[in-house]
Amino acid sequence: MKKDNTPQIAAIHDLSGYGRASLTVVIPILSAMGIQVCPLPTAILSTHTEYKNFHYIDLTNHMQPIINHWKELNLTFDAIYSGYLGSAEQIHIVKQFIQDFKKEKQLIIVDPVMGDNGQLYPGTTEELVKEMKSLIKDADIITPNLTEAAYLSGMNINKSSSLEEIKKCAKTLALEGPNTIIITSAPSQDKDQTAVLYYEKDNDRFNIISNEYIHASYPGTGDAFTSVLTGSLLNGDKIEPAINNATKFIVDGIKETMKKEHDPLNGINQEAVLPSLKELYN
Ligand code: PXL
Repeated sequence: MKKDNTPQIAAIHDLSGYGRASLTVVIPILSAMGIQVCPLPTAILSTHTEYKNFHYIDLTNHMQPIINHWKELNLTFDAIYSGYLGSAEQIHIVKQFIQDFKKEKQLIIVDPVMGDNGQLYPGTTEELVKEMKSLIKDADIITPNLTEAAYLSGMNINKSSSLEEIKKCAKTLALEGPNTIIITSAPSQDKDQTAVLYYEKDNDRFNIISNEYIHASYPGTGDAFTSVLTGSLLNGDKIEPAINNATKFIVDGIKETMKKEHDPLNGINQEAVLPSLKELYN
């Protein structure tokens, strides 16, 4: 199939209708950054799972037929990016998808969405954690928060852990396969700062990027972080500027959100800050 030079990314996430998470965050961000998003939806939800009584339409049985059609069309992707996955079975399908669509100079990003603040999300089972541990082996980059890093490594790290312990955790995860481990929400000595710690296995290098901490938390910010990061890398940025772009998008988005009365479960006001992403590469 003929391709123009717009980078193409397969985005394996759910579609949550309300609440600014998953594909409703991934698509506009990457699109604003000049990337064609090809969603492989895992589920349709009325809202993300933090709203009560959400309606959930499982698409597990439709994933393979979608993949089969993509294979018939000989589609290729410059990147494969997975996020929230609803079951161990879906993770298995994603692993196979990565094997089938593997090619040279491709970026595989796995955001191992499983929990936050020391706890797994409702519906994230031990079996899912076990499969996720297997999926990260195939990734180039993973972006766990502190809770997810703890579950993936089996190490007991949390907000009170020392920097040395968190570094050890990142290195342990890199030994499993991925070259770049980006731990978001790493603790900082200064309570008005938050840190992103990353480790690159190919040059055995750690770095910590501290940023202003805003005492508020919104759903979907992890999806926004990894989407901006991915968009930056696909535009040729190195890891540090890509992390800075991602962090800035979220900090600016939270500030915009807090300017007006809002529903904190409805995520950040990304519409106010998306134009800034368009300007980055124009
Ligand atoms: O933002 C991560 C995410 C994605 N998809 C669904 C979620 C969540 C986090 O709660 O519930 C359905």
